[in-house]
Amino acid sequence: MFSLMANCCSWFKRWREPVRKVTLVMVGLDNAGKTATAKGIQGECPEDVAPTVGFSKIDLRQGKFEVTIFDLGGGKRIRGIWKNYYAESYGVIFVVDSSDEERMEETKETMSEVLRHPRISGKPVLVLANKQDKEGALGEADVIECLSLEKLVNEHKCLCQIEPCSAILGYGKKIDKSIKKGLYWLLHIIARDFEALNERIQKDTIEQRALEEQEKRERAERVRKLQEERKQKEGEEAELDGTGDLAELDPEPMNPFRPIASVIIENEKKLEKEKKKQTMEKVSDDCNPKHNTEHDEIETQSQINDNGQKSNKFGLVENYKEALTQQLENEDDTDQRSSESDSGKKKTRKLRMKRSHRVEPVNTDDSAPKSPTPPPPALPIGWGTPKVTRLPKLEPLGETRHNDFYGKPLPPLAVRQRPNSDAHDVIS
Ligand code: G3D
Ligand code: MG
Repeated sequence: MFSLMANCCSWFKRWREPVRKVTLVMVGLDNAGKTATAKGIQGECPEDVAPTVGFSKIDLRQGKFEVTIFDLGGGKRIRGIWKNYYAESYGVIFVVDSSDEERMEETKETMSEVLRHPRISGKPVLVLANKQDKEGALGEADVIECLSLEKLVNEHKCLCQIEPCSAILGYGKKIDKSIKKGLYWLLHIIARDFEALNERIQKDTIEQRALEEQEKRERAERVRKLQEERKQKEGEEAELDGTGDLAELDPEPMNPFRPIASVIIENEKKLEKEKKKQTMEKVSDDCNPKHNTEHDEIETQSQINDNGQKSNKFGLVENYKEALTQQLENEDDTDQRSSESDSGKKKTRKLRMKRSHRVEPVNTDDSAPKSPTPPPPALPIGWGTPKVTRLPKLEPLGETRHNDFYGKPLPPLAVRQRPNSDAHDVIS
């Protein structure tokens, strides 16, 4: 009766205990039998295993424990990732291939490195001396000796249990009893020091996460810098090639299948731009007599030079004025002298002009003096030049230019002359 009561109490006590989540890390050299062991514990056939890439994880329920085992890849290059799992691990399962004597030294070094790590030292370690079914496999004592296990665990204050086993003997409930025993021992030690272990793990995990965040930020910063450098380099290369300017000028390639309306608008804009450009050029030419190409202005300019005047800007204006006045006076003199002969020649000149399809100026009345010399030059605006009325020069009819729909100049109109007639033109 008394024992029944005691059993009930202990059951009740265990029922009231909270479920404890425990994480274990399973390490060891590659080909030691880690994945086979993990699969056997989980209840899967351990024989068809593939080499572990990175890590695999198994979850199992053991009494009041929810156990997570990280089966980490054991290749030399991947061992560096083990330390990322140390902080959250309550204990270590170290698997040794007892049949591989040649790699015992490597196994010893690897184990030493694991136990030396500050996030592992002091935590319980289960050593599984695996592949005992194989001929010539080292026994428990030999493995302890080869690995200098006693020394190692004492040095790093790790509670240790070694179990000689074979992962492929069975799985699930039929799993090798040594593996089962070793797992019980590990969980028992963890349960015994759970509070202290838990506190340490919480603290270590926070630190580890902060470190990971820091590394992540640093990595992102490195990537950002690299990208910036690459962009800058590409920009410099583009500038050297000259493609950068082209890209600026024409960021989008022209679509050859654009709607006709957009083409028309573009052409109109181009025309407007050209007109503006021409106007600007004309204005600048007007403001700069040096660049005026008209014959009479060049003449005036040569007169100025002949007079031996200085060619600075303001002196030039004055000279220009003087030359013009002088020219006008000369014209008046010449006109007076030739007024008589003009009246006689007037009829002949009119006839000649008519024949050469030219029109007489509108305001030339008979009383006004006629000048045989060309009209005075067009003077720059705002220079206080005397007013000279000049009519636009009419172009011969045959040379009139027209623009097409897109603003391109059309070929001149053909003038067909009647045979034996110079007075009438027929425009076709
Ligand atoms: P690892 O995860 O530590 O790298 P694996 O090792 O679990 O992948 O096992 C590697 C090889 O060892 C596998 O064989 C596996 O079947 C075998 N093995 C694992 N445990 C034992 C054992 O106890 N006895 C024997 N004889 N073999 C075992 P393959 O041929 O698949 O490479
Ligand atoms: Mg594996």
